[in-house]
Amino acid sequence: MIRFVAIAYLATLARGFAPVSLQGKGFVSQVTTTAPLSVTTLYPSLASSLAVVSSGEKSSIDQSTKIYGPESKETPKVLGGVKIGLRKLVVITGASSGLGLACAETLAKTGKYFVVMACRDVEKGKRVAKERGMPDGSYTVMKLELASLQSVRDFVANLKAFKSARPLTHLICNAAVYKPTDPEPAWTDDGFEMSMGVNHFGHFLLVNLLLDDMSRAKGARVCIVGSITGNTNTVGGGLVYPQANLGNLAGFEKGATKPVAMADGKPFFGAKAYKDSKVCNMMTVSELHRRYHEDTGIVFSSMYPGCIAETALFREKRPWFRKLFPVFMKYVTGGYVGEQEAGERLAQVIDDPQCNKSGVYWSWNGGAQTVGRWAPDGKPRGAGGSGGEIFENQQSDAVRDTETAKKMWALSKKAVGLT
Ligand code: NDP
Ligand code: PMR
Repeated sequence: MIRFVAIAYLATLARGFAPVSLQGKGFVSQVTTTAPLSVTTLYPSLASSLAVVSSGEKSSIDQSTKIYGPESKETPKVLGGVKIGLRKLVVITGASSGLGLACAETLAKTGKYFVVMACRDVEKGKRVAKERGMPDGSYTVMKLELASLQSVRDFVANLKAFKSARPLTHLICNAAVYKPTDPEPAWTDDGFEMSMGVNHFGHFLLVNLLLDDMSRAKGARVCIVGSITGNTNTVGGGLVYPQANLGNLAGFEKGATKPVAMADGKPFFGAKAYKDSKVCNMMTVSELHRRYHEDTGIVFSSMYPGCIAETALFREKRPWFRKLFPVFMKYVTGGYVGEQEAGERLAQVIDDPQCNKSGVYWSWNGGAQTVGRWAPDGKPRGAGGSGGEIFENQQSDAVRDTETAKKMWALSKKAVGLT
């Protein structure tokens, strides 16, 4: 109760006492189920893979196991000079930091995946992968600058050359930027406002260019990371100003390029642009599911990992905010999750048989676990709540609005040159 009053009070302050109307079916459980719980486990198959690695047996990564698929008739191959055996092939964008890096580490250390870390800064990607102890031969780093459609096309061509005839089995669209303090918009190479350009348009083109290839793989999955802050049926997204709102997509109709910064065609507002881009991410998943799941068998999903309050996403926020935000999320809202656990959550969406359902927006009940029970090195990770149970979350009415999603899809295709 005290927590609820505190949240309501702070939210009122944050949005300048303006009235708020919550859409959808009430608050999602990140708000309502924050009471301390017992430490929960990751789902068993991923947990056991990590447990093997945590014993220090690097050799437990069996490069010849037919993990890539009993489905695949191909023989184990050396790709780009790397022996990847029959492991599944996963591309993770923005794998050089935060959620993407933690997920890359988790999947690589299971020994079941070969990870293509798609990074704007290749040297950084290589450095952090080494620092995290990702086993040699479990990953490669490739250049992907999402602020350039040409770079996206180049990445797809390089990936195809690297993996030759092998289909890509898994794609995680994770990279993002958040520009809440810029008074003026920054622009991508193609003239999109930076956060919409990187978070949505770059990924939109990437996933569309890879669909055909992925449809040849059995058990293929695509996950585009969403967020609670794009959903107005939550405290984080509904009470905290500004709210995500694509309006009638007047900005997209005008081509979404300079000088048009916002999806709704209104003046630039950095914090809102990020939230709008997350709505586009989640709508893209719904449209991918609606258009392609049945024909291709690809499982499309989105997810909210929890509030990973210490990542570089908040690099432009003031120092005091970066200090207090994790404390607020841990002890007031209970929505906090550490990077490692968030990475394991994203890995779960990719690997867990339970997540083999298309069109779902996954979330976790409860806070973060106190002890990283499935951490590869077996050491406790950070502090926080206490474990989370995966569930199919309900997006806001606005995110589930099919007519707007269809329009967003058509205008995005045009904007990235696919029509
Ligand atoms: P980080 O800033 O730690 O990671 C973002 C990643 O995206 C980095 O690897 C970054 O590269 C990369 N990136 C940024 N711009 C580009 C670009 N132009 N081209 C290619 N890659 C780029 O943030 P998080 O880990 O927090 O965010 C990851 C995802 O999680 C995002 O989709 C975010 O929306 C989502 N999310 C985050 C939450 C949170 O609380 N942090 C909550 C809900 C969702 P580099 O390392 O070079 O900076
Ligand atoms: Mg928010 C249960 C409440 C809750 C949750 C789960 C989040 C998540 N936030 C909540 C509540 C509040 N936030 C309240 C009550 C306030 C007012 C004090 C508040 C404020 C706030 C700010 C200023 N929150 C923020 C910001 C940011 O700059 C972050 C943001 O919007 O980035 C886009 C953010 C976030 N809150 C979250 C999450 C997950 C974020 C970060 C990132 C994201 O959605 O990707």
